[in-house]
Amino acid sequence: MNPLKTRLPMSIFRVLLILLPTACLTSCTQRSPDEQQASEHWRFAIEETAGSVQDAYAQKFKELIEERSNGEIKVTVYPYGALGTSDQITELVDMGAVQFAMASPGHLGKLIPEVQVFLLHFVFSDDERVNSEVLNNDPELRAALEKLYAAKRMQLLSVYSEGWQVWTTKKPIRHPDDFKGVKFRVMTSPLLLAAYNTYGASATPLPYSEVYSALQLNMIDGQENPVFAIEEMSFYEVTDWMIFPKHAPFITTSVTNLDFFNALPPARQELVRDVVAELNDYILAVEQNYNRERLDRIRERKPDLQIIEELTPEQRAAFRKASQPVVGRFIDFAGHSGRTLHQKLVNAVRAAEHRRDHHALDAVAE
Ligand code: 6CS
Repeated sequence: MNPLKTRLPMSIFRVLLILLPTACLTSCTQRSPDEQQASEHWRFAIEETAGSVQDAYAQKFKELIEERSNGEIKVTVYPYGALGTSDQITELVDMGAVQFAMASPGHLGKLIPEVQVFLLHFVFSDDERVNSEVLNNDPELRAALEKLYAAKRMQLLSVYSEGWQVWTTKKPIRHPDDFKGVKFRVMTSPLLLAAYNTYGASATPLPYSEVYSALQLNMIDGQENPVFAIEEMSFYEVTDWMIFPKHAPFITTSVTNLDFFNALPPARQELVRDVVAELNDYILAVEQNYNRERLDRIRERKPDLQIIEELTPEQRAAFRKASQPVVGRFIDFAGHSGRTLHQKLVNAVRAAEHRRDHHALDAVAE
């Protein structure tokens, strides 16, 4: 059953009404003992439901911030459905109504075209550890991204993967030609439309909350998401095939309102930066566990689901080749700064793979 049913979308006005009671945390008289101790209240809106990878991230953030501020800061996590769609959550950060949020390039690409670089197919390594290193430790990439987010009044906190994008469809897909005429749901970024239309699909942008019903009503024939999301949003119930092409990881970013962050005392800024840095390794382990465990759960619940665990090298090569023109479309959307970012990402992945191979060879030689 659709876990979100009809709770979305809602107007920003209604969302602000929901946020009002917590907004008076420091001035209202009726407060819980927890809230009385807290002198600051931070809100963190995520784009996924409770039990998701983003939820694990936000809950750990909450735990560490509350603990290390000795209870002076209270963090409330708002799961998807509480405050609106991804686009609405980004608007709330912009307004300062929530201080922290997840902003996935699959939706944020409309606002910051350059972040769609993370949506291109076959740009990342097949090795998740390499990708994590690139996303966390490449100073040039980081500086370029921070500048782009700051121009939209957001402070970028982290960039991380939630696992490989997996296709769930009503028919098998092993070759780009198999996409011909397939109504394939994508997140709302224009680049994703271009990517799947290039394969021959009829790409259909929809918010996350509408995917289940659209599959159920045959308005779309497939979608992509990491395994944990396919399980928690029950997409496997309304599709027949699950395909692991390893064409792209699902990348997300955590952000905070720039004015809010700049106004924090240096010690508070350092607290946020330290906690976020600590979460990098934590979230990689969570994502890998969740994706493994939830696949087992899906298999148990739907034994007749057809799973293509990997495409052959030839099949992947056909997709890789078919995806190449999309780089040009990305540059059309994101211009010179997009081209530079793409080059930086490609170089960073290559360099990290090289370092990994070198270390592995050194270890064998020792
Ligand atoms: O497909 C989507 O729209 C969503 N998927 C995930 C895994 N997280 C948030 C995003 O909005």
